Amino acid sequence: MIKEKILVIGASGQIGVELTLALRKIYGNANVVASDLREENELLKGTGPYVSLDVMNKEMLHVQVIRQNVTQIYLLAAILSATGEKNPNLAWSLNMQSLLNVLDIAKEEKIHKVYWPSSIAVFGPTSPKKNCPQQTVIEPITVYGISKYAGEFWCNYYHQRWGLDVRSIRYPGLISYKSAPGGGTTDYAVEIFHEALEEKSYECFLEPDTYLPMMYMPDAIKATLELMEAPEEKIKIRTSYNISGMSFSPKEIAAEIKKHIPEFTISYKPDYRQQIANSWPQSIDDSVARNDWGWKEDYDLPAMTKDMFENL
Ligand code: VAH
Repeated sequence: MIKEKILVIGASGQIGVELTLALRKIYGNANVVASDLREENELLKGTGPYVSLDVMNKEMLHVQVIRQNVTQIYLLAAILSATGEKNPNLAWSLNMQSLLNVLDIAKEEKIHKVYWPSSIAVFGPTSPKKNCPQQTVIEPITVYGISKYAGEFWCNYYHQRWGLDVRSIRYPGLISYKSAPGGGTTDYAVEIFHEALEEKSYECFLEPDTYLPMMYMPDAIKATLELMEAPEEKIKIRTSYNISGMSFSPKEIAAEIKKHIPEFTISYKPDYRQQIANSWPQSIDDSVARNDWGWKEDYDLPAMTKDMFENL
C-alpha cells in the first residue's frame, strides 16, 4: 500500500477546513498537510501539520511538494464570484495561476491525484435555467465563472496530454456552520442562520424568489471524497462534474427557519450580487455524476436547516 501524503491548499477556507478534517479521518492526521496564505483556522489547530504557503509562489510550492513527499494535492484557494467582480484582474490571476502552478508541479512530480473545484458559476444567462445539463451552452459572465470554466479545460488538457489524474466538481452554493463562506453570491444562505440566531431578522441581498442550486457542506465533502476514491475508469468527465443537492430561494429558506424561530423576519435589499445570481441556473442536472460514480445527496432544505440549528 503506497503511503499517501496529501497537501491541502486553501485549508483555512470554507471548504478547506471541512475537507482537511475529513481527509485526516481517512488518511491519518500526520498524512494530511494543511496549508494556506492565512493563519491556521481554529478548527484545524492540533489536528495535524500546517504550513504557511502562497500558491502563487511556484518555487516555494514545488519545494513543499518535494519536502513533504506529497502524493495528492487538493487546491481550494480561489477568489469567489462577488469578490471577484470587485477585483477582476486579481481574481483571474489567482484562480488561474494557482491552478497552472499545481498542474505543472503535479505533472513533473508524478502526483497520483489532484482535486480542483469548479462551480455552477461557469454557467451563464444563455445556459438552461432548469435542470442545467452537464454539457450545454456555457457562457460565464463573471470573472470567477470565466476562470473556473477555463480551469476546467486546463484540467482536461493535463489529463489528455500527460495522463494526470485530476478530478473536479462544479459545486453549487455551499452552506456550512463550521467555517465562514468567502465572498460568494450564495453567502446569504449561511449569513441568514447566524443573523436568525443573533438578531431574529436578516436583510437579504437577493430578491425573495431568487432560486439557486445549493448544497449542505456534508454532502459536498461526501461528493468530493467519493469522486476522488472512485476507480479511475469510472471518471468519464475530465472537465468538471455537475452535482446537485437542492434548490431554494431566500423566501423558502426563511420559511424553513421560521419553523425553528417563529419570530424570525426577513427583509430584502438586492445589491450587485442579484445580477450575478440571475445569470446562473436555478437547478442542475447531475445525472452524469450519478451514473459515473454513484453520486446521491443526503440533505434537503428541512434536514439541512434542522442540522444547522442543532450545530450552531
Ligand atoms: C459563489 N459560493 O457564490 C460560490 C459558488 C455557486 C456559488 O461558486 O461564488
